[in-house]
Amino acid sequence: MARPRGTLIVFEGLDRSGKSTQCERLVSHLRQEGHDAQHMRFPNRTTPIGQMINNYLSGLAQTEDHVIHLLFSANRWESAAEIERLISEGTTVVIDRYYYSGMAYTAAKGNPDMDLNWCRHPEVGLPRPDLCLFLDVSTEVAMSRGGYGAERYEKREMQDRVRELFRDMRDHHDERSDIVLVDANRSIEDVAAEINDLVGLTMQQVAKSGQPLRKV
Ligand code: NYM
Ligand code: MG
Repeated sequence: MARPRGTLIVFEGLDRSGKSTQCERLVSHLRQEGHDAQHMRFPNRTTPIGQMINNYLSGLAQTEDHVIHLLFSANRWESAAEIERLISEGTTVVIDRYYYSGMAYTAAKGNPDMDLNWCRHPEVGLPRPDLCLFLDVSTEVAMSRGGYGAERYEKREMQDRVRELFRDMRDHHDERSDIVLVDANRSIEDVAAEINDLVGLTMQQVAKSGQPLRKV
């Protein structure tokens, strides 16, 4: 019998919500359980497009709003075939930020021509996650974790707008059926335990249903 496909898991949330920590813990946990698991993150700053994004985020470059949106999307498209390959080989792929961030951060700029619907278009056709874990953290807790850094977008006003747009996405958009809210105001261990359960259930469902990897 062919090996079942891997599961595509995404972590989303505001800056300082604990995504990177939880991604690493989940990958170790899955490997301990005997699964093949691979960690990825977006933006992937190692490619030429990723370097352009890094220059923009660090303030070294000014990039027009549509252009940077499309670069973030292109940065996902340049990894799409690899994600599909890993999943088809039976590896579970755990991604730190994906197109949900792409939609929310651009729409948060408030340009009326770039609402969530516009922002979604370049993402259509990407591998669609089986589960998107949204780590929900209050601004107070985020600030208490060392506050925001010096990168573009890491300001309270912007984070508040991003939070609202993520909420819109969870309530009204095609994304809503894939997103599960996780209370990330708790300890690392408590959050990790809930995540392990949620991911375990999704992996069982994927294995049982035989449902192929979908597309956005
Ligand atoms: N970001 C991330 C976007 O604006 N669009 C995207 O498509 C993605 C994936 O990049 N503040 C923003 C959100 C973050 C910033 O991400 C850098 P990180 O995870 O802090 O390296
Ligand atoms: Mg950050």
